[in-house]
Order: sequence, then C-alpha cells, then structure tokens
Amino acid sequence: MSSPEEWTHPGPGAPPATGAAPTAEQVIAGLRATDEGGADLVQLLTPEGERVQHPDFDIDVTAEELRGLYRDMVLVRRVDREANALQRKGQLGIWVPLLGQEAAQIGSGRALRPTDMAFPSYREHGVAWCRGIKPTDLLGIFRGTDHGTWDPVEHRFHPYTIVIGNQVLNAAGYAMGQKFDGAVGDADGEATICYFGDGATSQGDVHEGFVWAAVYDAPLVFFCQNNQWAISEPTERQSRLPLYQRARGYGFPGIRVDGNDVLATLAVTRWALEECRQGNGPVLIEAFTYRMDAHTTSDDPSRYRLSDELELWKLKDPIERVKVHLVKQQWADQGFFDSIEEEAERVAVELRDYCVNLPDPPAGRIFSEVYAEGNPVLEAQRDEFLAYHAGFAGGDH
Ligand SMILES: Cc1ncc(C[n+]2csc(CCOP(=O)(O)OP(=O)(O)O)c2C)c(N)n1
Ligand SMILES: [Mg+2]
Repeated sequence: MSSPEEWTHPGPGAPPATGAAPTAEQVIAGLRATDEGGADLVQLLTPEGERVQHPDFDIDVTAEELRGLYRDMVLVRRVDREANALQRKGQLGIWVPLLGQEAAQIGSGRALRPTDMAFPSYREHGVAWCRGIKPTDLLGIFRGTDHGTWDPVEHRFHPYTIVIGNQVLNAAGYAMGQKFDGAVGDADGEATICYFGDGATSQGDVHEGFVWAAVYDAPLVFFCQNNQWAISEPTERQSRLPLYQRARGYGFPGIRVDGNDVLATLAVTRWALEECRQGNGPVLIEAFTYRMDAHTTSDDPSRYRLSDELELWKLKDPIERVKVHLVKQQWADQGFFDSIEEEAERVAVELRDYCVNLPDPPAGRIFSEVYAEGNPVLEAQRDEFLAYHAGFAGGDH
C-alpha cells in the first residue's frame, strides 16, 4: 500500500485497514498530507477558489457574509502572528499558534448562536473571536498574569483546557444538562460544541465523553480539528481508520469536512448544531486541516516533519481560496482588501501595546481563586509565600 487513502480506504480485496500499518518512510514523508482528505470530504470551495456543489451540505452566502468570513480569518491570523512574535520578543511565556486552522475555527464559530455553549482546548483563538472575546483577553494566560480572563458564562466560551481531551467530559456533562433542562427539541433549542485535536482522540476522556453523550442523546457537536499532528506524532499513530468513522462505533453520525474551507465548515457545523437543537445529537465533525506552524513556540517541527508537507498545505491555504473567490465573483475590490489589512494592523498594534503594559498581578493572586471559601492550609502557604516575596526589593512582585 502506498498512499494514506489506501491505508484508510482499502479497496475490494485489499487487506483491512487495521493490518495496513504505514512504513516508516511513509510516515516520515508525511504522505497523508498529500491527499485531499478522501472521497467523503465535504468541500464547497476548492483550494483554487472554485465554488462546488454538495448534495447534502450546500449553503447560500451573500457577498457581504463571505467578506465577513474573510475579515474574521485575516484578523485572527494577524492576532496569531502578532502573539507569536510577542513570545519571540520575550513578552509572552508561550504561544499556541492557530496558523492554518482559521477556516475550521471561523466556520464553526460563526455557526454558533449566542445561546450555544463552546468548550475549547488551547488553540481556539479564532473561536474565541467569534464568541466576542477581545484578542487582548487571550494574552494574560500566555504571559502568566492570569488564569483565564474572560467570563465563560457571559461569552458562553469555557476557559482554555490544557489537559488533553478533558474538556470533552466537561462538554458532555454540560450538554446532558441542556437535555435534562428541556433546552433541546425544536429549532430554538440549545447546543454545545466541543473542540479537540486528532491526538486527543486517543485519550480515555474523549471515549468516555462520546459514550455519555451518545447514550443520553446529548446536544453535543464534537469538533475534532485533525491538523495531522499531535506535537511530533502524526495521525497514523492515533488511528487506523479516518477519525470521523469512529462515530459509527458510538452510534452517532460522523462527517469529514475540509477544515480549510470556511464555507463547508460553516455548512456542516450549522447542520450538526441544528441536529443537536432538535434532539438528534450528538454529531462528530472531523475538520481535515493542517497545523502550519509549530505545536507551540516551545516546539521545533523541523525535527520531525519535512518542509515539503508544509509547502503542499500552503497551496490549500484557507484564506487565499476565499480571496480568489471574492475576486472572481467581483464581490470585493482592492479597496476592500486594503481596508482589512489596515484594520489588521490596528488590531496588532493594540495587541502589542496591551501586552507590554500588562501589569504583573499581586503575588497573592494565585491563591485567591482556588477555593470558594477559606482554607487554612492554603492561607498558611499564601502567608509564607508573601513573606518570602516581601524579602525582595520591589516587594509584592
Ligand atoms: C493529558 C495530557 N497528556 C499530555 C499532554 C501534553 N500534550 C500537550 S498538547 C499534546 C498533543 C495534542 O495533540 P492534538 O490533540 O492533535 O491537538 P493539537 O495540539 O494538534 O491542536 C500533548 C500530548 C497534555 N497536555 N495533557
Ligand atoms: Mg493535532
């Protein structure tokens, strides 16, 4: 077997996928990234910017809506690049890039209604944008001045979760609550979306979340961003079959969408959320995409993947195809593109200024929101810590 599609879609007479381990050379060459996601991939906008039809998941978007999606993607990419640069300048402790995953995040994020709930992992800066969280509010966690700045109830966006797959359990419980509260069952129903990666699908928490959501018909969209890598581990080390097909074993639908296609992602996520609102959840979406940058700023992907893989995925860039389509349709002119660039620059300047001026929190802050009520052991630790700090020039910091 030579191609990843053959590993995962064996033809008649071929050995079953479970027996078809890729060779070391295939893994190192990153061949999986050269395919288009297989026959079942839902796509509405090709990498060349051509609009294609799909029998089940079509969508009508106006010129204004598409310009809006383009603006979202350009701005979150600019935020991402700026934050990455701020880490390089020593202004952030770490940054988790979203580069390449803008369409997966904006397409799904814009499918949500204000009443829906979202559970992110740690890379969902684009979804945060769609939930009305200011880019500056993302910085405190990565500068180490805050545990999480936004109000999860107000924004209906849970704090970032670093423990891989753990938010799937939180989301399953939340969605079961929506069901028990009777918030599900018609077009006005509520739904929950939960974001996790391809690597997370190997975690026990994700399996448990799938089981609970399935047997309680929870209104939960499992949104897996298959960006082909879990730090240095390729998807071949997570599964012997395409991830969306896992859903079948749990008894709910699984769909693979082109995660670099904002229209297809919007259409599929809207459909999945609607299914959940009506009480037909859960649904698994596998957004087939690519992590174009390092796992985090602490990672060096040149140690484990070849640059030709990245070059191939650059041809499938999620923003470029929308730009090409807007131009072809004459839905946007140069003035529009220039104005978005100017806006992106303003957002970046604001982000920089905010970051370098973020005050250090008082030393006792890390003790203040651990328990709802007083705790003598923690208070003793806090007092000792504060006394230690007071021994330095500058005191509290
Ligand atoms: C329970 C747990 N195990 C290990 C880690 C270390 N870790 C952080 S990110 C990561 C890879 C996750 O890959 P994936 O789920 O594909 O998400 P991506 O980072 O690609 O978005 C691992 C193993 C962790 N944070 N939590
Ligand atoms: Mg991944």
